[in-house]
Amino acid sequence: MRLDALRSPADLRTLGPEELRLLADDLRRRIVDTVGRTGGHLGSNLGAVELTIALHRVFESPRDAILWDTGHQTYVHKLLTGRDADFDGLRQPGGMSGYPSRAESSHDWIENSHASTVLSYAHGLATARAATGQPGRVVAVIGDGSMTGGMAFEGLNNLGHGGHRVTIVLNDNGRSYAPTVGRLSESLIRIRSNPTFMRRQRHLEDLAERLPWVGELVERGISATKAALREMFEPTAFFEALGVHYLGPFDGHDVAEVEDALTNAAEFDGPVVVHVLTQKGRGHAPAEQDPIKHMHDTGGVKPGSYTEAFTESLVKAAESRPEVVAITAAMPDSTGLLPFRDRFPDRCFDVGIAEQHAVTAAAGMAMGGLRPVVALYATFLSRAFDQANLDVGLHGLPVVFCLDRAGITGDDGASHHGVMDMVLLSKVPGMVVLAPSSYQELQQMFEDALAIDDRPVAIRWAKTAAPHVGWDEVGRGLEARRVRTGDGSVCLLGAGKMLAAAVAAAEELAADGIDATVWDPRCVRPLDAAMLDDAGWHRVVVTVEDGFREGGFGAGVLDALSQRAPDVRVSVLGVPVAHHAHGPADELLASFGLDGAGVAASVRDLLA
Ligand SMILES: Cc1ncc(C[n+]2csc(CCOP(=O)(O)OP(=O)(O)O)c2C)c(N)n1
Repeated sequence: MRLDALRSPADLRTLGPEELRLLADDLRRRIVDTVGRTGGHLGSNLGAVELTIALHRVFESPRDAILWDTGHQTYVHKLLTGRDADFDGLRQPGGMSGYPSRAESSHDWIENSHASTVLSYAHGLATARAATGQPGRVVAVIGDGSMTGGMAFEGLNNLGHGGHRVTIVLNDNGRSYAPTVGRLSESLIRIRSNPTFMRRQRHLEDLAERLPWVGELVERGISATKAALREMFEPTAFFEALGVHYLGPFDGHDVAEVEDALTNAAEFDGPVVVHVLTQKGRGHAPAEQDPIKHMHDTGGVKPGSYTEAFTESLVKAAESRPEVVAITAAMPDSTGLLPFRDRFPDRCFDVGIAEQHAVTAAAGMAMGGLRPVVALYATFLSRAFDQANLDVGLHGLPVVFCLDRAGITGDDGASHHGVMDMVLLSKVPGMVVLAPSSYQELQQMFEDALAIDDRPVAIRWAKTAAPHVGWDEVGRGLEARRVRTGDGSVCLLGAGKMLAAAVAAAEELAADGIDATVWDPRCVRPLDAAMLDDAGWHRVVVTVEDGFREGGFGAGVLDALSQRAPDVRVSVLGVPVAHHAHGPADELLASFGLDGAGVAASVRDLLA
């Protein structure tokens, strides 16, 4: 049976080894072809083909809940659960999500994409099933990268304590985006690379299989010899010490081997880890060979992008300031840190997928006299809000947060839009929040941020290409910059990338005889008094931002003007507070009225 003949995961159980091999080939071809057109996470999915087949042969989804951590590796799961026909629309407007989606299928339990959550969901679901007597097993699939996140350790600890029957599949390919870092992953690597262990392990298992009392022994952790062997390797001891039984490692590209392991594990009365070794990009030479370019949807750093402006500024600052260090949460490539790491390997810290730890570690570094630059995607900073507020903010520590992918990000959907950073960070007392509108502006802001040594600064920018401007069109410090002087009727304030929409609106309005003033606020927090005074002289003030319209930049302007100039009409334009699906960023922004035409239309409505 080939992929197009497959009607449900149950059909998989009728297939023999050769048919399974052909099916795996079909799946890989389908994924390579589609992702070539749509973009997406290629390597992770190619590495999970056999594992996903085995999972669906052993477990009866959706009665047995298969939960995927992060969810970026679920293309095979989608294809095996009746979504082959829709797969062409992967990540396309109105089409299939790049992550599990409850609206798409009853086989998808979690709407995710932020890592390291699955063990907590699994504990919760298993607790509920035990409490209510519902049938069905709970299976949690988590990568070695996602295992580095604090929540994963919290979940594991609680699973061991709770003792519910949960099968945890540790999908270990040795990589996160970059190679996974951390003590546990080093131990996992030692296991992967120790042929003696692997050989003995296999031998013992062969032996065990031939013995009649094997089932019972498997349940108890098999033989003393094997247990002793395992003690040499920390992961076993690590999991077992937490009360979670460990089985493995197994070849994650051998369907039969993984099936056996999963079947054995499912019999175990308590939480059990099945450690499978897989290869990212498996079966597609370019993805196997180029670890960064083909393995993830990172896209690399585009020439002329805001990210590139940051990279340049960081390297330049680091040359003259030895105290400048950079921290990444497992994303050195897509946050633009690779050139810095190449130049200053001892000053670049990859802490794993651990944003909370990254921020508090930055606080510690700043206390010790370093100048840490924390490079994160805006969406992932939400995780570390408490740490930014108290561990950094309360101490007035000079940590520079560099937030990439701020605003509407596009193809990755609800969990990836950076729409909360201005809302959250503007509530941290003392925090400076900057939003550059051009390549050069970002460079200036980075320099200015390093000059502030008594409080944290955040600089947030969009994924897009950055406008390039002359140095005469760049502001300074925390000052706003007037871009256009109008006749006093309308004042437009466009934060960061949205300055372009404000300028476009002003040009459109000029054709109607409405002469608008435009400001580039630059500093979202604190707001520049000169800008507020000038805005207050206008009849109508319109703010434009690509974050949530409630509680962000515009809300701050509205509040300030309500005190300074109570008669002025203020309209706040921003992203409606909702979980917005994926789609091209500019189309989504236009649909919220956040392009030149939309802003101009709002102004006309206000003046009418
Ligand atoms: C909280 C959080 N930070 C960063 C990311 C970005 N991210 C997506 S996938 C990934 C790597 C995941 O590695 P792993 O769990 O080993 O899965 P693999 O892709 O190797 O199968 C990262 C860092 C994320 N999804 N969530």
